[in-house]
Amino acid sequence: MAAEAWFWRWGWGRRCLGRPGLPGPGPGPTTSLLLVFLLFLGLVTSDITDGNSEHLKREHSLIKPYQGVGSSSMPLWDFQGSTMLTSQYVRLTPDERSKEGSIWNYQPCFLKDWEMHVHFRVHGAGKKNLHGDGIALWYTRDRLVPGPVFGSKDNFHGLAIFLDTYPNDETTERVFPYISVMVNNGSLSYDHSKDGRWTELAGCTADFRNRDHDTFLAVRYSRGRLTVMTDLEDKNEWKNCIDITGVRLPTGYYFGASAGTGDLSDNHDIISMKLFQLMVEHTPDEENIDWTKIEPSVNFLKSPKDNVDDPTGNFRGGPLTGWRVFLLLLCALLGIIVCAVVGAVVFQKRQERNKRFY
Ligand SMILES: *[C@@H]1O[C@H](CO)[C@@H](O)[C@H](O)[C@H]1NC(C)=O
Ligand SMILES: [Ca+2]
Repeated sequence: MAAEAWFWRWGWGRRCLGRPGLPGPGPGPTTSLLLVFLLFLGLVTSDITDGNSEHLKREHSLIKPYQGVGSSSMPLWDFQGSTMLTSQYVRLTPDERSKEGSIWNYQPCFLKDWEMHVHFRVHGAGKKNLHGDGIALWYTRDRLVPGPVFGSKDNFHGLAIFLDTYPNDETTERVFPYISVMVNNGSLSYDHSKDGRWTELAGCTADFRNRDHDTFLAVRYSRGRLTVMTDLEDKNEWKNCIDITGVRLPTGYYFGASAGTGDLSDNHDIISMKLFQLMVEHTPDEENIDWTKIEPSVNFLKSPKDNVDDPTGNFRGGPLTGWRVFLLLLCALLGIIVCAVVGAVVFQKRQERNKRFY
């Protein structure tokens, strides 16, 4: 368990290097361990990817300076509603009542495994519980349609991650701001008055509002596993928020972000959205499916905790995930060392006995 945690921290922390202004984790004992690991990986299992290599996809990313946003000749992102561009951030809503705005990637995304890093800021003059409503991050079939769900349409097709700052449900025992995820095939409606309680798959409390430093959120989707992490404490460290399996999402949907205010308000800013392609191998069975035809769904028959990569059962026999391979190799290495030590001791004992005989 400890090794798994360590591996994940490394896997996510490494990507922080891509952030401007933030120091990377720096070299340490992990680097040499990693080299040994990669060497073993290359020698023993050349057909297994570690699931951690990645590539930034410029066409699905929103990065300063915001060229290719709105009315340019090569648009990458469209925006709508109260959204306003400055040189430093994209403001989805200002700190004013009854605003809604969104920004949407222009091209559908056909990557099967991806990771989105969002640098965002929610801030305003409102004191405790007098601010709202929050940001939604989207991977959906439809784009640019305004509506009641944090400024975007309800009964959506796809994935939503809600960064909800205001507890509309007064009876809730939850601590806000609260991050939650929802997967929808168009049949479900988001109940704003209950903060989406009945449709959420998982969530966590996250203190991201009115922070003096940069705040980040990462979403990883790979082989049916959906992971949401936050970096809110200015420590350049990802903290686990959501980790569920059995999530099925098609390719060909759009990334977007939206925000809404009601009677209460906040500035909802997006500073960057960076999409990374995860290099993950799929079995021929998986490759033969038309991924654009997949219905968004969640299979809860398996416990979200048992780390099964496959949502459907079709993908069984796929390659081991990175950390499992790592653990296996570590065990093998330890085994070899133990054998060597035992061998040396036995050899020495025998030498001594021989000496005694002569
Ligand atoms: C959509 O989801 C609902 C409930 O989650 C389910 O009952 C329904 O069968 C799904 N429809 C399709 C077309 O998958
Ligand atoms: Ca709410």
